[in-house]
Amino acid sequence: MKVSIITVFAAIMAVISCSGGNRAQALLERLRSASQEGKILYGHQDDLVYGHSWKVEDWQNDTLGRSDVRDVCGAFPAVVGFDLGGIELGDSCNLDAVPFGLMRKAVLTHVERGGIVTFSWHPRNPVTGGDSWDTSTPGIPAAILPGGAEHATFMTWLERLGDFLAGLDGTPVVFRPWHENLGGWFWWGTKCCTADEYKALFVMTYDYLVGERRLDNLLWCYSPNGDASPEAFMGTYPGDEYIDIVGADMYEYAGAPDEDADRDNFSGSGFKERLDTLLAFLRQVSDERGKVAALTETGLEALPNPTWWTETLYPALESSNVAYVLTWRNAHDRPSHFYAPWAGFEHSADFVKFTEFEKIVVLK
Ligand code: BMA
Repeated sequence: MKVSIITVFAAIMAVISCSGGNRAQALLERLRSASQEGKILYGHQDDLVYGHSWKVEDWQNDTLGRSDVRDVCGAFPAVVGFDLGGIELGDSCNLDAVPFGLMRKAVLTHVERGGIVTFSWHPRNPVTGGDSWDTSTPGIPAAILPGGAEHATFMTWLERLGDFLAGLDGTPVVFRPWHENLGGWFWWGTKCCTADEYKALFVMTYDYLVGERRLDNLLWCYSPNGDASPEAFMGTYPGDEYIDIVGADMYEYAGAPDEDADRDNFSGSGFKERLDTLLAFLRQVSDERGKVAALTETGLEALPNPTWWTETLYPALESSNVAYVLTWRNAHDRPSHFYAPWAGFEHSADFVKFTEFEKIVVLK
């Protein structure tokens, strides 16, 4: 009897150790079930706080009923993403001018409606004070890891991040810090950071938020840019004990207004093949390690391809095991910076068809 109680206790502890606790565990099981049932939750960044040519103004009095996705297909996305860039300095708004008070309200509202929330974080460069894209500081992690000159300052950044996450009153969310690290465009990427330094940064973030702050509402997601080699992808993997969701970000650039081909050395073609390769790899890694897979960011800016959703994205997703897919934001102040359709957009019908596939989940 004694032995079996200990065994049961050990098993429970093993199960909760990766997800940071019971609250997060329920969310993890929901995502796992979605994947096992062949469902894919559709997500959109910043969906409830602004869209193409509109934004929430008087947020304290707004019920957050507007959404470009809902305007087009009649339902909110199942997943909404928000970005915490700016929280580290105690700013009142994030890097895209979303008030953190509004963000908190949108998180609680979306979860109350049955949705799921994921957070990314574009923090400033802690050495220069520049933005996330300031890569002028090779070796930066050494400065912020224990013993580094900026360690104490950086811990105050984590403290402010922890305060915001703690202020969600235990609402379970997906947290995916230090994303797209296998490109050279962020200060935590390959230009400034070795694989060991990256892992140390990730683990320090985890240890602070989970170990010290005792935040048990976070699912931890690792999401490099998806064009990296399998070796590179696993080379910065923080470790099974820190990760619940294995994901990746991958965009199509063909015909996009801001064609960003240089960024990751892709000419803009071959997206379907790239995505198929990535999703097969994510299936393998997630199966082997017992993790949930996700396509954490994707999209084609301004959607110049009228059948992108049904003929490019869906065929790749259909045979994958990803629990969710998130397309990036519809900026209200940059007319061609959008990744989901909006009321009046000429190619909206294809997106509606996409949301009507049996496998695709929106908040009906
Ligand atoms: C990028 C662009 C930027 C934005 C950043 C963080 O992909 O959308 O305009 O500031 O993400 O949200």
